[in-house]
Amino acid sequence: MTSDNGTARPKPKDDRPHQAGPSLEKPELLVGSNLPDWDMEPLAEQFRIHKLWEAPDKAALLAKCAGVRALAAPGHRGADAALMDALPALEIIANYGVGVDAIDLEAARARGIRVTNTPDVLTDDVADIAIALALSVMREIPRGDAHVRGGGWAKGNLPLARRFHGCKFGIVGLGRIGIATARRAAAFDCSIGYFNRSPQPASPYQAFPTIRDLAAWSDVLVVTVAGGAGTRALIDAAVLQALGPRGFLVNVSRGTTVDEAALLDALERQAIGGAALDVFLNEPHIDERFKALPNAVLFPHHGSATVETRRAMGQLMRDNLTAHFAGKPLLTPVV
Ligand code: 8YV
Repeated sequence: MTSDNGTARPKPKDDRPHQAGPSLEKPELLVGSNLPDWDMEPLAEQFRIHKLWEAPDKAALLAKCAGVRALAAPGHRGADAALMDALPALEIIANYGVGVDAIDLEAARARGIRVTNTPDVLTDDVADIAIALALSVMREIPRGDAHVRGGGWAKGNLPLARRFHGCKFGIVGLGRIGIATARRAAAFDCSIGYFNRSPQPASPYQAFPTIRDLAAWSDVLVVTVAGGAGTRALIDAAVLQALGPRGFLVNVSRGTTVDEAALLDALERQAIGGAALDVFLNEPHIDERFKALPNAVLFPHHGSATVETRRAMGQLMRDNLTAHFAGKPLLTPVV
């Protein structure tokens, strides 16, 4: 068996022959999360669907999934090796999201399971949210909203906020989302600095040798790196200290990229100016301490959550599944 690029890959653990020639049997698909109708309806035409998120007893459902050949993985919640083991006929994991840090890629490789994701189609929405969160925390938009709704306005004005345009805008991770965010910040006349693991000599922005140096320079530090073991707790107590009481943190990557205990401590002590977060550890059951912090803007992992982008993500996920079952090259393969 060869992959799209012609390299040999291990045979699937289950070597029952794939359906050859025309068959009336629809292949079986396990869907991990509640997808919109505009995805579920076409999927149901193409596949026999098992709904993992609805099953009161997941083990009982998985026991009926021996014939499942494809998994529509739930974005940032992914698929671990135990789930792959429970699906002995699994051939492909089509992830509903760009980040594949929650998919055990080694386990997939070892079992000959293909993995796809949804890059590019969500880049601009996530970059929009990065800017929106920076504006929200620096201009204190949620606090202003609460002030008006709560009747505080008639009693007095809010304290002054901080200017966003023209600020020093630091980006951790100059990938697709980092670059799209930088382009937006440039339109706000921000000076742009970045830290990236590999040098980007063609980039017009100022490179910093360490995240700490970047944080010390930045008015707002925006984290856009991919999640996973290699980026765990990149933003640690030392980075937050360098950011300092006038600096703001924005995270649109993964909760894992920030040392959350250090962040909570820094916010509680007002050792940084504030934070605006789209991502957390243990979503959606985030640390309760966040909710008491007036200097934090909290957003429910909704960076890609627009109708337009979710339609495009669903389409790309389905196109990868269709390509796989038609024996065609995958559109956006990861493994
Ligand atoms: C989620 C994301 O996947 O693309 C990613 O990596 O984090 C998001 O777009 C989305 O919330 C679907 O679960």
